[in-house]
Amino acid sequence: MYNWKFAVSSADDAPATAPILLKGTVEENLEKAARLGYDAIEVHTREDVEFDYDAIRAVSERTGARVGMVITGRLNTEGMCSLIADEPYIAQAALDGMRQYIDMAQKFGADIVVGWVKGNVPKGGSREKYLSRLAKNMRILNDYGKERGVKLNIEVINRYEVNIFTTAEETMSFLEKYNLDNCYAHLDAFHMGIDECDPIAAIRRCKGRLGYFHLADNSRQYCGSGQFDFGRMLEALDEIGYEGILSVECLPVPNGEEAAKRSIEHMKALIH
Ligand code: LER
Ligand code: MN
Repeated sequence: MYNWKFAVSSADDAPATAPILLKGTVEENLEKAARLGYDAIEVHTREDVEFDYDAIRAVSERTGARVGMVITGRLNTEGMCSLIADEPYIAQAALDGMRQYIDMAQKFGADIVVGWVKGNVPKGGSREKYLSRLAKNMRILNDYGKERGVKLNIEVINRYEVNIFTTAEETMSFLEKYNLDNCYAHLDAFHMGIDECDPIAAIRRCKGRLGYFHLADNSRQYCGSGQFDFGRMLEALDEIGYEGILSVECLPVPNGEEAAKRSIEHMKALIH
């Protein structure tokens, strides 16, 4: 099997109900991640945060752990921005914020995730109309990222949180229809457990276009806590030639560091 790199979710702070395992500065979280056996962290952050990139690079060089992904959801959950919005000033603010995230990712040598910030189709709205607006805005970001060597990973999220891109099929069809060549599908085991009839088929559907993968067990607790067959998922990821990061994004139960430790132990034992 491929020798994947592992990442763990991190943020400056987050409520206990959020699937964030490491809390603190980026420098502190890199130290903790390396100590727990991880190669990288994903950083959940606002778009306007000024990081000390030189200091972070120094910690990366010393520990071997790096920032692998910038997560953009807070531009939506805190900033109320959405790429699908009817209000032009909201869609423009979403584009501006996403360009800031892309600049940030470029400095980290990372990519970005596009999750909640894509927005939802309003009740009764035409999916066709809203998806074509989203595609127009994604085209702008697709090209902005491409010029800077930053890939965009569209996360497939379950139907209780969003109403578009809830399956691999829907997300891949969108990427193909609009020919977004710098955009990739991002699967999350927890979400797949809700909306994919066959998570293995979902992984196979993303062949050649899978950019990122989130790990959590079926109740969103640490890998190995529940019912998922991660061995079969890894075999499918190997079969489609996935060489990206596997990132643990689960609930901090019994606590963040323990969940991170148990997850990586469980996953590494399955790689042969
Ligand atoms: C974020 O990666 C995610 O999976 C969403 O459910 C937001 O929590
Ligand atoms: Mn996720």
